[in-house]
Amino acid sequence: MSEPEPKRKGLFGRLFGGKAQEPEAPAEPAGPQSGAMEHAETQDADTASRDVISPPAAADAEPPEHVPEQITPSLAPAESSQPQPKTTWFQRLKAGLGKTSSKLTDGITGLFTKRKLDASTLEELEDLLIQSDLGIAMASRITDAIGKGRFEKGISPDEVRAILATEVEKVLAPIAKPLTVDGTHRPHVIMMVGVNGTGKTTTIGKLAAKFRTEGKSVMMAAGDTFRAAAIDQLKVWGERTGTPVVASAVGADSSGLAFEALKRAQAANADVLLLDTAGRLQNKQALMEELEKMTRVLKKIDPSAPHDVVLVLDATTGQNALQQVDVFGKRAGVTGLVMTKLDGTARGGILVAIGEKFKLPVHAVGVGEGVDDLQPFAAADFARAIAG
Ligand SMILES: Nc1nc2c(ncn2[C@@H]2O[C@H](COP(=O)(O)OP(=O)(O)OP(=O)(O)O)[C@@H](O)[C@H]2O)c(=O)[nH]1
Ligand SMILES: [Mg+2]
Repeated sequence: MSEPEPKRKGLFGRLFGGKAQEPEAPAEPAGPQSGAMEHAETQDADTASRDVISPPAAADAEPPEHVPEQITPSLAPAESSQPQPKTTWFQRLKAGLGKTSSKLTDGITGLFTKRKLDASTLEELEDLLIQSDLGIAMASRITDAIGKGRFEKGISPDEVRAILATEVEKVLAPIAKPLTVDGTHRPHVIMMVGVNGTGKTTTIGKLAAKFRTEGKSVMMAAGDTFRAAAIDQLKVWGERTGTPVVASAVGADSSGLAFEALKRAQAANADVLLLDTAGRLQNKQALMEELEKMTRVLKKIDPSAPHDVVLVLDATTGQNALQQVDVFGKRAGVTGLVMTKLDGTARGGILVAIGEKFKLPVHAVGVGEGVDDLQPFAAADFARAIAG
């Protein structure tokens, strides 16, 4: 499997019934405005009447004259409305990675029980590691570590798993870096990017709650201007976390919205601005250009912005995630990663391959749909969960 699985009906789906279920990919617009009109036609009348503002001017020109709506929720404490999870996040991570780890554990047990270590066993192990998405470089590094000084001797499956965990941790530990906002930039602009349905908007909601808990002032910007449901989804997270949301009408230019949101966040002296973007496939040129334009427009106000460009990856995606990191990295200047859905039927091995190849910081992992289901990335736990 190399493409993301179809979206499951999550929290937002449950809240909004059928409306939240969007097609896998938005139609690629010929240009921002024409694409916007296409999407505008599909919005429901209810939403349209709530968000009526004029679309912003072309974002590369002068600052837009429109006045995006800003929803300022009552300053309710950022709290989870989710039922308390019965399992710890590590149990969920372990269950999510169960598919990868049981394949590895079973394979290792089959290969190393009552057998001497020889070239063909190591070759079979290497195949097993590659099939588990760990990548060729990583697979040969692990087999080298296991083979070293042990040829023609026995090695137990447990020892193999321990070496596997150590080698995976070695790659992941240096890149496990929390997303930090240190006050150097006001606001610290965090832009979320990624393909459709990976969990960008949900992760923004979770991050807003985290920063609010730390006592920071946070703003959100509904940069996914294509879909009414996307704007509403962010507003729901705004309500839940007590975070103001800057939003435009459906179909407005996303760069104009980004520009205006940064202006407002500056005026409000916010600590953090979380900028949502529409999901896009990395091979859609016009949509990738739109991301570049958003970045350029932000730089007109603050040349150092965006301060983080976080690529959100869906852990149920296999090899295609490597290409996502490559293309979004080049086009959108990705500075770090979040991997979501590690609580499902994850293919976590791919994160090891990505870590080995790109060495980008991994900030956090998503282990559920709730507001508290974002955890800092812990390399040792992840390695243990994978190695079984
Ligand atoms: N199980 C699980 N579900 C998640 C996680 N993160 C997000 N989801 C769900 O995944 C679905 C898509 O999440 P969104 O946040 O809408 O994804 P998105 O990247 O913003 O999607 P687009 O804007 O359509 O590109 C929703 O049903 C979320 O509840 C996670 O860590 N675990
Ligand atoms: Mg979204």
